[in-house]
Amino acid sequence: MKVILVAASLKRGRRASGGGTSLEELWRLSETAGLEPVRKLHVRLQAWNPATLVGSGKVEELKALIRETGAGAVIFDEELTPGQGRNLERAFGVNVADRPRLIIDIFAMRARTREGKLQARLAGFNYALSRLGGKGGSMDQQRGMIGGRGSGEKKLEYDKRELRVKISELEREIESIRDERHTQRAQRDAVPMPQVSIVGYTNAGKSTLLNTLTGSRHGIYADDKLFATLDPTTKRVRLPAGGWALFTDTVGFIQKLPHDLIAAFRATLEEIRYSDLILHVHDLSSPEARPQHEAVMATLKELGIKDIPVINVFNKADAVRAPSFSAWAPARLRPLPVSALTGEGVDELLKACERALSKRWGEYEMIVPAGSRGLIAEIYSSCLVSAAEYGPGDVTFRFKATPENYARLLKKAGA
Ligand SMILES: Nc1nc2c(ncn2[C@@H]2O[C@H](COP(=O)(O)OP(=O)(O)OP(=O)(O)O)[C@@H](O)[C@H]2O)c(=O)[nH]1
Ligand SMILES: [Mg+2]
Repeated sequence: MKVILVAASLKRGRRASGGGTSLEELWRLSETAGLEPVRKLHVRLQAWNPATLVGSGKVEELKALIRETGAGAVIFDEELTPGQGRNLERAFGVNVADRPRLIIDIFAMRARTREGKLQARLAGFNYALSRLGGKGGSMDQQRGMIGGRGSGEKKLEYDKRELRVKISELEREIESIRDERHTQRAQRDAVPMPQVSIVGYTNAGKSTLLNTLTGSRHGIYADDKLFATLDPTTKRVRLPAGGWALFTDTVGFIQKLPHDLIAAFRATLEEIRYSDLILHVHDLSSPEARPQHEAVMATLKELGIKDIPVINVFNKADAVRAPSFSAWAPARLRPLPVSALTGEGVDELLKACERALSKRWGEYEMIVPAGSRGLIAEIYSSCLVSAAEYGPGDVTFRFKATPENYARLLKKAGA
C-alpha cells in the first residue's frame, strides 16, 4: 500500500524535534512495515490545529496529493489525538495513522516467540483503548493495522469493556510466561555466569556484534532493517582469560518509542536489570548518533535501569573515515570503537568486558579432589582461572570469582 508521510513542527518555539531526520526514520519504518512510502512532507505550523493537527490549507494539499499518488494511507510522525485521527480520515477518505501505531504494527508483524506476540498484541489493545473516546466507541481491528483495510479478513470489533477484558487476559498470560522465565533464571543462576546485556538504538549492530562475539556469522538474524530483533537471544561467550559470560541481544530502542510498547515489553526489557554489565552499542556511522544515544539513555531511565556498569561500544568504525565521536561524545563515555562486521576492536571489547566484570570479583585459592569432575567444570565455566596445579589426588586452583559464587563453590566442595 502506498503511503504519504507527514511530520509537523511549530515554526517558532523549540527546535523542531529532528523534523527531517525523524521523517527519514519514519520512511524506513513504513518500509519495514511492508508499506510503500511515496512522499514525505515536513509541515511548519504557526500553531497546532486541535481538530486536524495541521491547518485546513494543508489538509486540502494532502487531499490533492492522495489523489495524485493513489496513496491508501497517511502516516503522521506526531501522535494524533483520537479526534484528529477521525477528522483526518473523514477529510482524506483513506486510513490515517501515527508513528506509535506504525511501530506497534511492526512489533506485531515481527514478533516470533509466543511472549513477543502477546506483548505486541497487548500494546495494540492498550493503544486502541486509550483512543476510544467517550462512550460506545469501538475498535475496528481490521483497520488496526495500517495496511489491513480491505484485506478480506474477518472483521473484529471490540468495545471498551471487551477490550479491557482482552487486555487483562493477555496480561495474565504474559505473567505466566514470566513466571516460567523466573524459574529458568533460577536454574541458570544455579551456575552463575556473568550476564551481559547488549542494548542500543535499532539497527546499531547489536545482533551482528553478538554473532561476531560467538564466532557465528549467521547465528542470529541481523538485517539492515529497523527492529530486526524483537525476541531476546542469549548466547555463551568465551572471555579472553577462559571464563564464560552470557550475552543477551534484545529489542532495539527508537526515538519516541510508544509508551504502550514499553509497558507491554516491560517484562522482556526488565531482564536488562539483572545484568552485571551493559554494552551500549552505537552506530558511529549515523549522523544521528548523538540523539540516538540520548534516546537509549532515556529509555533505560524509564525502565529504572541504573547502577549497572556500561561500556559504550562505538560500532561500524569501518564505515567512518576518522572516528567522529570526539565531536560529541563526552570523554566520560570512554567510547570503544569496534566493527562488528570486520571484527576490528572486538578483542579489546572482550578484554574490557572481562575487566568490568571482574572488578568486584575476589581472588581465591581452592583445593579440589581430582575426581570432582562436576565441580572442576563449574570452576572453569563460572570463574576466571589463573592457575591450576594438578597434584597426585587433587587440583589446586587459583581463580577470580564473585564472592557469592566462591561461597557457593566452597559449599559444594564441602558437601
Ligand atoms: N559497516 C558496518 N555495518 C554493520 C556493522 N555492524 C552491523 N552492521 C550492519 O548494520 C545493519 C544492522 O545490523 P543488526 O545487527 O541487525 O542491528 P541491530 O542493532 O541488531 O538492529 P535491530 O535488531 O533492528 O534493533 C546490518 O545491515 C549490519 O550488516 C559494522 O560494524 N559495520
Ligand atoms: Mg538485532
